[in-house]
Amino acid sequence: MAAFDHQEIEKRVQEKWSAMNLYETDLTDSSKDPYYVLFEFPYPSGDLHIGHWYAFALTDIFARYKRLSGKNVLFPIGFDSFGLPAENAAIKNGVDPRVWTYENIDRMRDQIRSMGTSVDWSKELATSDPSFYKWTQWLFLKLYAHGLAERKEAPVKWCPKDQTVLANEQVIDGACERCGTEVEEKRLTQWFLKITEYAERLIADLDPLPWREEIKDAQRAWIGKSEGAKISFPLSFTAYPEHNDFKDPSGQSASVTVFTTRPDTLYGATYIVLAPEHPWVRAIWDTEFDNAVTNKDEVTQYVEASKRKTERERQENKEKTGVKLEGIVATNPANGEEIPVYVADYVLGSYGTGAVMAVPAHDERDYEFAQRMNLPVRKVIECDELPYTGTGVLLESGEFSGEDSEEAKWRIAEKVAGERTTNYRLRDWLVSRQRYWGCPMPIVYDPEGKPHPVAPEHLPWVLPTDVDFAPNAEGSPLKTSNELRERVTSLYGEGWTPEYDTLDTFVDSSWYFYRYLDSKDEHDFSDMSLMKQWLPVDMYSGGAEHTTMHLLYSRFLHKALYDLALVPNVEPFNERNNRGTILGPDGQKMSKSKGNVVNPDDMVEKYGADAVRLYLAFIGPYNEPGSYPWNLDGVFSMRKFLERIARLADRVSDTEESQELKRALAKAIQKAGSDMERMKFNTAISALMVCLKDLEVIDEVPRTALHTFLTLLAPLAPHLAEHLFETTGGEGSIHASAWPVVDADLLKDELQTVIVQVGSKKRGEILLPEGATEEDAVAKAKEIPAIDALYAAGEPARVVYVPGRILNLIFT
Ligand code: ANZ
Repeated sequence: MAAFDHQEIEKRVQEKWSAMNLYETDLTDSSKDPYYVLFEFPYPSGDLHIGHWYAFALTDIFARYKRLSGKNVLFPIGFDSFGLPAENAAIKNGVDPRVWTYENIDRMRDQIRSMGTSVDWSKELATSDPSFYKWTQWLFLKLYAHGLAERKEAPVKWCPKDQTVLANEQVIDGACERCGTEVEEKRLTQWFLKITEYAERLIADLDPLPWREEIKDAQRAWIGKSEGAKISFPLSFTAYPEHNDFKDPSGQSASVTVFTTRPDTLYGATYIVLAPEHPWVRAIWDTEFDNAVTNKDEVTQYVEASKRKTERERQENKEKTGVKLEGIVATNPANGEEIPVYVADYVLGSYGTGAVMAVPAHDERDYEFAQRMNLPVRKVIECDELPYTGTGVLLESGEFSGEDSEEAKWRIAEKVAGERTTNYRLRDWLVSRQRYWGCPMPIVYDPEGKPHPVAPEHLPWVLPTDVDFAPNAEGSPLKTSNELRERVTSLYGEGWTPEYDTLDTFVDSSWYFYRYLDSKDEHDFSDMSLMKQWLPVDMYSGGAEHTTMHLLYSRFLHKALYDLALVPNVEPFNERNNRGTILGPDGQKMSKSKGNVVNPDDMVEKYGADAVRLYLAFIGPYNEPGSYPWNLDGVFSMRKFLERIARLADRVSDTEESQELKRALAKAIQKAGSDMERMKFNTAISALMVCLKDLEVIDEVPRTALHTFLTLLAPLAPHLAEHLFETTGGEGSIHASAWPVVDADLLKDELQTVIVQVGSKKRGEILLPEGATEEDAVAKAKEIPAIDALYAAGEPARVVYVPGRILNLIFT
């Protein structure tokens, strides 16, 4: 027979926690340090799956641990409740997205409670509540007032199935992230938030953040900073030389400006390539140059054909295509040589200047194109094989020949009056969506079509209900609402019209964590004095898939609001944890079609919530990326472990702890504590398993020892720990107790001396417990001031750690 009845226990202790109001955080309590633990709030999709468990229950372990360690922990929850699935369900089954969403929220609320999470429900929010989206609108209008939101025509990604615009980030391998349909490109007038204005700060401010390097690198790569120069190539018109006298209004002759990161290769530029979208290509049709190009038909055909390709297809390593602009030549400003001009779609209109100087000898794409088109290839950097993309000694480069290419690079740019510039791959954030179930954009248009902000007294600018949800090719479903149109006419007058698009849901999730601090405030989006106390978020736990969208958007918004003095600091999140993924039992990604989805409810019913969360905690370190196949026996063995613990309670007595037992407990406290601190819950559990054996061999278990052990167990198995604490005479709640303090003396014998070396020279000694990891050793070594100073200057090139003996740090 099972040693305990988990269903009875779970229900009873959950009721006890709510009666005690254990997890409601008093945000103004200054007797303890504030600690903000945040997990990415869920989309209310309906039933909780194992991924939700992994996200919530494991972050809960951490929150509980921090609470026991004496912090005033804020651990809130809400729902990211606008978005497509609600709308799709509405279209498919005819249910109102609002009803669908709020029913799902009710169901998920119960499920999350039944997991035994210690979230603070008193601060719950949902982004689709008018009381929330009023402030999304207010913040949007703040950005608009400061020129950070703008409307512009731009080529956008369009999903023909969902009938909506997608952000670049929502296009995965050329297909819509949501439905997998191949994406098309359209030119539309859309709303953008100017994240590009913050590109430099978004990169620079990453450096001091204590995030894992790979997360920072992913953001850096996404922002894609490159240093280069803009260089101008004069154009001449061979078919119509009279155009050669052309001067634009600023007095400039006709020229093409290229962006290059390699001005050192300028002497090797043997042709110019324009993107099909380049203004010069359009000029062939609509300006006084319309006769300049003599093969217009061929060019037109090419430009039309490339419109049907996505950017990705154009960048793929397929055969490069292009056409020459007959009748135009460019002049290489370095050597005065005349070179041809091509239109080719491997050059993108949206990056740099939309034009490149092609250096086939030293650039792979140019090399391929030159081979195909039979264009000259001129080697200007010493090398054995072409194309060679490295640096080296310059050849055939006028007065620079013989110099090192890196050293001469900027002087070559200077010689031709090149302008040094920095380019970013990051594009502005497209925030308008032609969908219904989202935050209405608080914008109205005057009879001339000029946008105006909706006046603050009309916020929340409510989402109308009299709409036909089905998307249509003309745009947003909001166009079908009479109420919205009439609202605008009655407030603003005849001829005024509403904006029909809604905001991208990533706008909602960029600021929700401010709202938790003051979720009921009707007069402000949050509270400045609480933000000063609670921001940045101390630990933000979420999915790796959010590294370049959500995490970058919220950093941008935060910085923009900081500049407007609306938030108190420059970064929203201090530590960031990207969790791994749970795979199906077959080692494949869980999906309904593969039939490998594990239903947590069955497991919880059979083995209990504690066993399920212990299993998830044991599966691998939570602070590292990884994917773990679900092992059906795993939960069962965790249940066995819990039953062994439950049996200890039968032998509890008021005896003294022996020295040996004290030592065993001290070891467990120290190990489990340092592991929990880093979210290495798996090894924290191992430490408890070791300690359990020491408790199992004694006939009478001292009550004090059992309670110490249960405190360590409490974050991991909150229900059983509470139950056993109660039934063995514990008062109050174990979750309101304190993480035990380690008596360092007891661990003396356990500690090993490790010699710290820097480049093989001894710099000191550290004491470490057996089994300490390299991370532990480095952390301890940093307590030596000289080592800390070295780290402050930069990470070591190499770390050699021999447990129990040596830590050798090699700085270069
Ligand atoms: C000449 C050159 C010579 C280049 C060479 C590279 C190597 P990143 O580093 O990604 O910024 N480029 C510039 N604008 C482009 C566009 N709109 N579409 C496609 N390619 C474009 O890349 C900068 C380099 O990519 C630029 O430097 C340019 O080619 C090309 F040996 O200029 B380079």
